[in-house]
Amino acid sequence: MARDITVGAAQMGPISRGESRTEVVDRLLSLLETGAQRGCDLVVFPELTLTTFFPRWFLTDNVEIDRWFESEMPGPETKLLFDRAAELGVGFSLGYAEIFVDGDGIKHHYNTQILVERDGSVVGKYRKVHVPGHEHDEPDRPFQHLERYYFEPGPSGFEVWNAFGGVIGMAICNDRRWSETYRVMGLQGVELILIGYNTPLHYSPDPQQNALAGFHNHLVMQSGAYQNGTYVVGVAKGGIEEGVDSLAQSVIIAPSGQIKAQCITTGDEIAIATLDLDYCDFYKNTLFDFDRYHQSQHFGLISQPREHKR
Ligand code: ING
Repeated sequence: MARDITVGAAQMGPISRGESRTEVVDRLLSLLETGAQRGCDLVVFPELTLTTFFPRWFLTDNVEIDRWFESEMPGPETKLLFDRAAELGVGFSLGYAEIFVDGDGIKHHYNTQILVERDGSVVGKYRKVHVPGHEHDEPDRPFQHLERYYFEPGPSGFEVWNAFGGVIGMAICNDRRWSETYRVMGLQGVELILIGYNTPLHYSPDPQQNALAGFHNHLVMQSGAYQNGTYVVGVAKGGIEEGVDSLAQSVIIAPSGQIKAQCITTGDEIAIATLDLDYCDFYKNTLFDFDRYHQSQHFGLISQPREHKR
């Protein structure tokens, strides 16, 4: 008996700086409805998908900064999405900027992805570990990428949850470029990893990488999927947002590393595929049988870097 789950990669086109959360939620609802009509159990939305990618600007006023964050989830505008999803019996994963006040009253700012089951219950939350970009104002850049100024790294690392009949994990954007993201979840038996991303096509620190943005995007997710016997869903906020051209090419990848479905536009578009989670075992029980073949003790041996002969 196949353990099927139908997943929608709900790509978003540009969100302008002045667009309200209500207007954005209307667009999310439209993608959710389409996904529901086409049989989705789970719809995955991009990173920071409630607003424009605000780390492009260096803001100093704390009140203005916190306006880009959610202090509750669901909040007044997103409750509509939670309620409609539960009515439709469709789960979803949503990326947003989170303010969390801990037990000592300390306010934390995270880049967060949430997972919601088909009955509307919150399964879990992931807070981005690999926070890219720069910490300080760099006004000479064509556009800034101040995630390290706005967000602190998540404290919990990469967890997995039993949900939707399988083992589900989450990661956010730059996380997808680091092999440990997939391996840490792979060692926990993950079968489906959900990743939202906002990726400009121009990379200021090394512009020669610009032409490889699409190649690197799929390369890392296809490798992560194959080497850990898991499905990977990568969902973009793409198109030209506030003058910054961002990668789209949202994708649904099988444990074989093959692409099952892909968005072909740079706007609001949902790519859908039915995934048999039992298919993961073809890789988890053969090539990547960690209990049998994995040699993690070797990781610690490369303590002294070898002389790099140029
Ligand atoms: N974005 C980027 C990513 O890893 C980045 C970081 C910025 C890469 C610019 C390339 C160019 O896809 C996020 N949000 O992590």
